[in-house]
Amino acid sequence: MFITYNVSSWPTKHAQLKIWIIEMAELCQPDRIHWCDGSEEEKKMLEQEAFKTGELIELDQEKWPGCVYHRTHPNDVARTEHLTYICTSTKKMAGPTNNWMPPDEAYKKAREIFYGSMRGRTMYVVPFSMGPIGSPFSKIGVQLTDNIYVVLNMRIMTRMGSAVLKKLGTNGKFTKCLHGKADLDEKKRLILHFPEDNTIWSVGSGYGGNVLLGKKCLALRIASYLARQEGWLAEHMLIMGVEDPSGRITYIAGAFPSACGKTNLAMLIPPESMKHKGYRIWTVGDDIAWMRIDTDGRLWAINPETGFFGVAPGTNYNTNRNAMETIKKNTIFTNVLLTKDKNIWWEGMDGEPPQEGINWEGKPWRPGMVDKKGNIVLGAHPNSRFTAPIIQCPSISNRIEHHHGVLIDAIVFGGRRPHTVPLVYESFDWKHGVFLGATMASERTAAQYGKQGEIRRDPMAMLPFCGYNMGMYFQHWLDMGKKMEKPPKIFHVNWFRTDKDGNYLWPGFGENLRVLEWIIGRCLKTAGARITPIGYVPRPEDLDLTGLSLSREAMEELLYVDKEAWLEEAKEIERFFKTFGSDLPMELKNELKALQERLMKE
Ligand code: GTP
Ligand code: SPV
Ligand code: MN
Repeated sequence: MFITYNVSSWPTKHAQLKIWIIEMAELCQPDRIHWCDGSEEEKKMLEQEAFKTGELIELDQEKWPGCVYHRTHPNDVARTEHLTYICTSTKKMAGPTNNWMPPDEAYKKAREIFYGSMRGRTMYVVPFSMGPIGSPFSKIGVQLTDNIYVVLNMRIMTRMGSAVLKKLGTNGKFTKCLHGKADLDEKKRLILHFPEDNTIWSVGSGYGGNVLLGKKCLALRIASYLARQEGWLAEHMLIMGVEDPSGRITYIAGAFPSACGKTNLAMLIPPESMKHKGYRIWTVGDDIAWMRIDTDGRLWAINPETGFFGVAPGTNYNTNRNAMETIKKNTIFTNVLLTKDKNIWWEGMDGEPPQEGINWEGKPWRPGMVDKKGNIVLGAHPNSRFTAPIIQCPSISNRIEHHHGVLIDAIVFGGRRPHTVPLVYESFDWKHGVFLGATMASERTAAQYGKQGEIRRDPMAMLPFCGYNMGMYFQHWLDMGKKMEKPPKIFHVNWFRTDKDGNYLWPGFGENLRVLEWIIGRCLKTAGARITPIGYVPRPEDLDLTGLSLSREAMEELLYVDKEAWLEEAKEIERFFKTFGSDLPMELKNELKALQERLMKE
């Protein structure tokens, strides 16, 4: 079959872009090519088309105006880290924590899967900008995809359409992003990154981070590679402003691994008993931060995205009212429960579960159902998500479009640690803070395939997202600290410490403001702490605990530094550090030694 595309009618004079699209079209052989302009009419047209094929289902428009529903293949409901590769010319550049494939081999393997895979389909051309269009700190990508769901998600998550194409001009730089669902066969699923070619190829998946190529693939993996070369940071971080009673806003960036609370913290609502203090939270971003040193020698951050791709289960008016308000309209729901009357539900949503519905696997569902092994059958997949425009968030910051972004005063690392790690502690300095980030760990969640609950090291929450050798990445962090006049203070938090029965000791969610208040107090030098071998830890009296029903013992346990457990932890860190060989910066080895010495001294 020979298909001609009407190239002269394409809305660009960018020769390289046209040549690349022709090449990719020759490979994938779509019947048609559609250039996305990002308009409202286009959105409607795409939705109508997807309703016809069943790719999308329109929800009850009275209850959920502008909202649609989508289910991905049951074998395709989370990122597949084992099928994600960094394809640099040397294995050393990818480092010990990434899967690596030589570029030639990777292109060849993927070519075979892409070949002819869009026959009978349309290839959509999606020009998008990560960061405000035209800002010197933004990056442009062009994604080719055969999937309407992906186009509509990209439309919410990025600045997308004609304005981006215009900005690209006749020779602007862009990341080449190719995505195809192919036949969704797991054995033919590959998420490939070619940082040296500024190229991403994703095939055989239709799920979130695997296919919304602006997000994890560009804004983290490719961007982290570029950031090292260009002297900035691309991080898996939320960005929030905490306005204190005097009106001053302190901006905090926080790195927690997937499904560990970034979205929730970024939209925090102060608890009742702290209301009188007049704190207010401003949401800048919930997943990705791009940070650079400005002329003032300080660290400034932007959120390159324009939407939330947030975890649905557990989201309700109690835990995250701002998220519930955000997703009331114009939202795409993925892999949640669908009812006959085109309503949706997920575990942990407000109110009673519906009497029946179709669950994330596309099977009939009733509350309390169990499978053959006696396990509860879930309505929504634990990693089911909502895609919603950030502008609909009641707590949205007004600095979202400022290309300067916001000045970061504190960086917070955190993870799910049932034991050992206290509620909060502060590093001694930047270098020690980088050590805290480099050694953080967390229980695995449903956001990625693999054994749930297993504790793994996830440095800076970037283990799945660092586009190059993580040893070099640590060095880059250390170097950034040296370039700053006044680097942010670095903290570590843990909302997930448990008691003997496995119950969370800390109430979390809105109550986390108490910890943020201490963090800000440390930045302003108004809050107290005790010095421990692991860093500065608050005493119970250093935190405002008014109105919190928490026993003195629970509080002490939350802030306890168990030296024996920490010596064990240090041994594990030592083992982890060994995997980096000579790529591990000496400064981090020294930090570990210093920690061990402090632990043994007392
Ligand atoms: P990604 O989008 O995967 O990067 O995740 P995220 O870090 O934004 O995670 P999110 O905020 O969506 O939280 C995921 C899960 O953590 C949800 O089930 C929340 O209910 C739970 N969670 C968030 N904050 C807290 C907290 O303070 N305490 C407890 N116990 N659970 C929390
Ligand atoms: C994560 O897993 O960290 C996410 C969701 O934010 S995804 O975009 O699917 O990677
Ligand atoms: Mn994430």
